[in-house]
Amino acid sequence: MNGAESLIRTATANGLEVCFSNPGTTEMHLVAALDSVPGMRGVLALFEGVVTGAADGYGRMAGKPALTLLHLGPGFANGIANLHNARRAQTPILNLIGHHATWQRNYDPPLNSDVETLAAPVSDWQRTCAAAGHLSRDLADALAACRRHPGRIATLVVPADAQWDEAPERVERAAPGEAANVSAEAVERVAAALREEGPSVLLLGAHALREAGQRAAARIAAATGARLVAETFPARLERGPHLPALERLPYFPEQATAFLQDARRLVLAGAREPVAFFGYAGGPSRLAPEGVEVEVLAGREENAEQALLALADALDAPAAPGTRSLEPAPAPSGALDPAGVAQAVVAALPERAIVVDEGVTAAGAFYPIARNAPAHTYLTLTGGAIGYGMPCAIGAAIACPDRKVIVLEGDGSGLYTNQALWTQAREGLDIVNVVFANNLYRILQIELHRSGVSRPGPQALALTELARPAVDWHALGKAFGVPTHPARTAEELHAAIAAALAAGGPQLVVAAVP
Ligand SMILES: Cc1ncc(C[n+]2csc(CCOP(=O)(O)OP(=O)(O)O)c2C)c(N)n1
Repeated sequence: MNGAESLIRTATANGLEVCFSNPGTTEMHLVAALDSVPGMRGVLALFEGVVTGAADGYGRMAGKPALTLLHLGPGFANGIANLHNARRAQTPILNLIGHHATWQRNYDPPLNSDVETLAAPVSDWQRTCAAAGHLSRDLADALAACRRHPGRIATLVVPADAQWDEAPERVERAAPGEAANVSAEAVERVAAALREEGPSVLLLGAHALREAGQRAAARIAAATGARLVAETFPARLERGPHLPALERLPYFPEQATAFLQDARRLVLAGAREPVAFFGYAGGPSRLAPEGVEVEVLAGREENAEQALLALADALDAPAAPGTRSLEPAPAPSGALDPAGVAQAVVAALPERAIVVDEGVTAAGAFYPIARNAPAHTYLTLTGGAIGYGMPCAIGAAIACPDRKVIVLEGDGSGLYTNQALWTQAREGLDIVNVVFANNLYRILQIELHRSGVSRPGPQALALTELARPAVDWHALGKAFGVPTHPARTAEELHAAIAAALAAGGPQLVVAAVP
C-alpha cells in the first residue's frame, strides 16, 4: 500500500465519502487511490472556487467534512474565497493539497510556492506531511481538528513522494468532536437578566438555528417575551411551520440599529455581537445602540443548543409551541421586483427544499415572504465573498440526494463560478438555479449612492453594469449541459421553477429582472 492509499483508506474508515477535486501532476497517486481503495466518490470541478464552495455546501448539510483535492499553492489560492466563506460558516472541510516531492521542492520549480502561508488564514489546523508512514495519522489528526464543534477547516499538504512511497497497513481513527457545554453559572446569569424588566432580543446564530435550538428559543420567548432574531447571514437556518417565525437582523447598519433601538438587552446564542458589514463615514461599527446590555449565553464555538435548552429549563419555560398556521402565500403576479420574485419562489417551493441564497438585491424579499413557506433549509453567504451559490448547491445536493435544491443567484455573483453548472450536469444533481439577470452589480450602484455619489460618472457606471455585452445565460446553460427556462414576470417565474423542478436534474431559470 502506498501513502496515497493509506490516506484514502483512513478517510473512508473514518466515514468520509466525497472528495471534491481539481487535481494536477502532484496529485496523481491520490487520484489513482480513488480507484484502488473503494468507498470515496471523486467529484471533478473545473475551477477550485467550485471545489471549495461545494465542500462548504456539503459540510453544512452533511455535518461532516468532504475532502477537497487541490493542486499546489496556485490551485489552493483559487479556492480561498469560498474557504473564507466556509470558515465564517464554521463548516468542517478537510483540504488535501498536493505538493512537489520533498527533494524536488528544493529546486524551486515553476509551481513551487509558499503554500503553508497561503493556507494559514483559512485553516484552523494545518500540517505538511513529512513521509508516507505519517499519512494515516496526519489524516486522522486533520479530521479530529475538523470535528471540533461546530466545525473547522483543516489543511494537509501532501508531497508527491509521501503519496507514492510505501506506507504501513495500519489505519488510524480520528478522535470524535465534542461541543463545549455552557456552564450552569452562565445560564443562571442570563436567566436572571431575562427576568429583569425591559424588552429582550435573543439573537440566534450557528447551531442555535437548528431545530432543537429554535424550539428551546421559542420556549424562552414564551416565558419572557424575548424577541427571537436570526443573525443576518446564517450558515444554515431551518424554517417551517413547525418552528418559530424568526425575525432577521437587517443588513444595513442604520436599519439594524433601528431594529435594536427599543431593546433593553441583547442575548447572544451562537451569534457574535452584531457589527456593521462595512464601515461608512460617520457610521457605527457596533450595531447594538448605546445602553443595550449585551449578554453572551453561548459563544460561536460553544454548544448553543444545550445552552438554550438549559436556559429554557432554568426559566421554567412552558413546552415549545405547536405548529404555526401559515397564511396563504400571495399568488405571484406582475413584475419581477423583489416581492414578485419572492412570491414566485415561495409558491413553487417544495417541502424540505434546500434554498441557497446568493440572490443579492433581487432575492431581498425572500426571507420575510418565506415565513409562510413549507419547511425548508436556508443557506446564506456567510463571508461576503460572492461566487458561493451554485457551487454550494453541488455539495448540498450530494449530501442530501433526496431533497430538491434551489439556488437564488445574482447574475454578477453567478459569473464568478459559473463552471459549477458543468459539475451539476455531470453529476446529475437535483438543482434548480434561478439566475436574476439584471445585467448589473445593482448592490454596488446602491452603495455608490450611499457613498454620496448621486450621479455616477461613465467610469463608475461602467464598473457596475454588465450589459455591454449582456451575458447570454441560455447559451451558458447550453454550453455546460444544463437546460434553461426563461421568465419575464412573476407568473412566468413561478411556472418556470415548477417546470424545472418537475423535470428533475440540474436546471437553469433565467429571470429577466428589470
Ligand atoms: C469575491 C468578491 N468580489 C467582489 C465583491 C464585491 N461585490 C459585492 S456584491 C457584487 C455584485 C453583485 O452583483 P449581482 O450578483 O448581480 O447582484 P445585484 O447586486 O445585481 O443584485 C460585488 C462585485 C465581493 N463581495 N466578493
